[in-house]
Amino acid sequence: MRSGREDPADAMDAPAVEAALTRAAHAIAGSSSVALACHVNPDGDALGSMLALHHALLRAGWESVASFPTPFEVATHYRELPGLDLLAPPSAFPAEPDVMVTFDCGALGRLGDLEPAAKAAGELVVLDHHVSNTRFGTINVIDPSSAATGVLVRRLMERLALPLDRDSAVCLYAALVCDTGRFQYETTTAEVFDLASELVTFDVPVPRLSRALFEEHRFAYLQLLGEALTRAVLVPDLRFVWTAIRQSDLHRFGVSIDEVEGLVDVLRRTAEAEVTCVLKEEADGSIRVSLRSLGAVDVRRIAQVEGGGGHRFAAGFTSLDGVEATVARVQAALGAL
Ligand SMILES: [Mn+2]
Repeated sequence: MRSGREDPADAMDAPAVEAALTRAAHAIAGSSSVALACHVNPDGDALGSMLALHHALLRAGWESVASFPTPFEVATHYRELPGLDLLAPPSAFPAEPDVMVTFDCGALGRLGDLEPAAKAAGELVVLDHHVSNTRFGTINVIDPSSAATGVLVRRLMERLALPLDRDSAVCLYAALVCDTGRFQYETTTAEVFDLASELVTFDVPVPRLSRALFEEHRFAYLQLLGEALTRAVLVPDLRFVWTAIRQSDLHRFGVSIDEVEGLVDVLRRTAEAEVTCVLKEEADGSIRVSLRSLGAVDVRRIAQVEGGGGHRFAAGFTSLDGVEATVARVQAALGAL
């Protein structure tokens, strides 16, 4: 039974999440081999939640394969997560898994070249906390009140009587710390601190993990950051601040476009701005636009008109019209909201 037609906005209540977790645990317990996958370009929660369950299953004697879609590359700041060497490339992923589990993945399309395996899986368990999740599994454990998918993994491990160990704990800690913005976002509840407290008893290297995940950058990136901040434009009337990174900047500083991912989080510190925008020119000339809001403005509405998506606080889209025309449209949209 595929339940993809359920209304995604129809969020599961706590008993429904409990029931789905129980069904997920039964499915996993009833199979000796499990295939795990997270979304393309995995972040800390996707990788951390998947690897945590992978470690726990392997230790308990399951056959477990863990992978993520092409490009099969992990961003360098996740290097401290234990078990990256245990990940299998998408080509080694079973074509028709008996039981497959996806992590932090809001839609089937986010599984890239692992999508056919998901469609062919005997049972497809979807573990996620995105409210927009399309419920593409046979068992959907979707809990938007969870700060991270890692929180759901911990609950699933309890149901499977899988004990925590250091590797699982470090991975879950990374998931938690990434998706709560280091315990700063609204999702940072007492439950989050309870879980963090349990995890750090397993000798989690908190300072080393924090530096690798959040603090450390190449000197070249910091210099490009300086340039981008110097060039940034503040539009006081709109409470709007923006900057752009062009291919020529990336070449001049020797920085890749993926490395400037965090620039928007620096620029959004601007006290005079409600909305922050970073425009990045891709090698093909298209412009990748990231929008952030403090909450008074719903930036998803701007992104949706442009064919993109996201949520109230963070949204994005791709434009083919160059930096100046694109930022002009964003400002016009902002002024009209
Ligand atoms: Mn997440």
